[in-house]
Amino acid sequence: MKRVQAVAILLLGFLAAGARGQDGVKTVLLDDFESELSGWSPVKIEEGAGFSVDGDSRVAITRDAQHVKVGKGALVYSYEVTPAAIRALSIQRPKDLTGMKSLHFWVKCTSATAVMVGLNETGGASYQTSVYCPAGAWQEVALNLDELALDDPSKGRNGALDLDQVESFHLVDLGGFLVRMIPDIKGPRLMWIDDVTFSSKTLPQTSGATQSGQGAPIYLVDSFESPVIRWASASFEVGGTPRVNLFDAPLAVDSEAGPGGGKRSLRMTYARQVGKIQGLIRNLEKVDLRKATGLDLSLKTARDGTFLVSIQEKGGARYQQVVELRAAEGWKKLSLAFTAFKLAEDSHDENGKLDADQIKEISLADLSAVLPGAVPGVENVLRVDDVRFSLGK
Ligand SMILES: [Ca+2]
Ligand SMILES: [Ca+2]
Repeated sequence: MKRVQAVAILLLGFLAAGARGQDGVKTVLLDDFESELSGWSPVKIEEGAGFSVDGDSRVAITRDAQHVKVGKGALVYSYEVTPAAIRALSIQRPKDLTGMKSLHFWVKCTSATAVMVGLNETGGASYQTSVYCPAGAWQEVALNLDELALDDPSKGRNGALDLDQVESFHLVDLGGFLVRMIPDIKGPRLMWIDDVTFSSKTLPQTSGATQSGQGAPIYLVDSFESPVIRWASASFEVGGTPRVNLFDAPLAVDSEAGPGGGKRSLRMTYARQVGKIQGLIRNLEKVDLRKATGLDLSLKTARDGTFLVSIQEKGGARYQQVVELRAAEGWKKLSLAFTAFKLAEDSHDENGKLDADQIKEISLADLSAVLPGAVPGVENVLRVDDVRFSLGK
């Protein structure tokens, strides 16, 4: 009997690993959650205690159709966002991903957040990226494996993910990190995932070092041509007690393209509340931007307004440029040289100069609701496309 089971498991493994579609695309299924729960476990990292199994969180298969994206089953992970521990959903399942180019899955969260997606190699090097997860709606995640960034450069043997040595896959609600700064976000959460698949098909490149249409070297921050969202919405309330809110404005990639071509752009929908600055942030901490000399992007607003484009250094210094946008202008292409950015008044920098090798994040903010004459509660839609750094020698 044992022997039969072993053969059946081997056969299943073989089928899962060798599926080849009619179009010649090869796929490797990590899990579709159609059978029993296998290999997935909740883990946690506590300060001083290190890495351990997380006995407070639960992982199960759900067959509840409203929480299944593909087929008849999905995985549900129940956990709590607390400052006490960083919690992760993890699977240790060595996979030979030779020939695979992209990763695809679906994720749904009870509260809007960012989810870190990571693949670990034997030996511990972790390749990761973080993606936006809206509240209560399935988000498609589709990533080229070469768009994942090495977490700790001292660990990767060759700076690239070794596809024949992938040992584990994990998802982390970044709320577990953010709750230390924003205690309000603590509380119980559910995360559903479905259909975690690798494919030999390359997706359109939406991020990474590449060339412009004219052949100039650029670092593409985002073209939004895939469903994955690497940006986070955030707002800052200046009146009374200053307050920061994260993921409070819904983000979506939809089929309205910017002037640079392509088929899609990013949309943020929000109300202009007097005293509140609504923004969009893209983390670039793991990106090598040493050669960057300027930032190009396309913006479109449904209502006239005053916007701020900011670049923040790892040490905290913020460099900014104010941009006036008119709804009637439609898409506006901006080409902003680093030399035109000014240090923010409430910011400090020891050398007083925007250092490309120190770039941590970029952000866009709508200042209209904190300026004189602001009209309360006006709905706006801000669109973003073709965000890129021009690179020098
Ligand atoms: Ca499924
Ligand atoms: Ca686009």
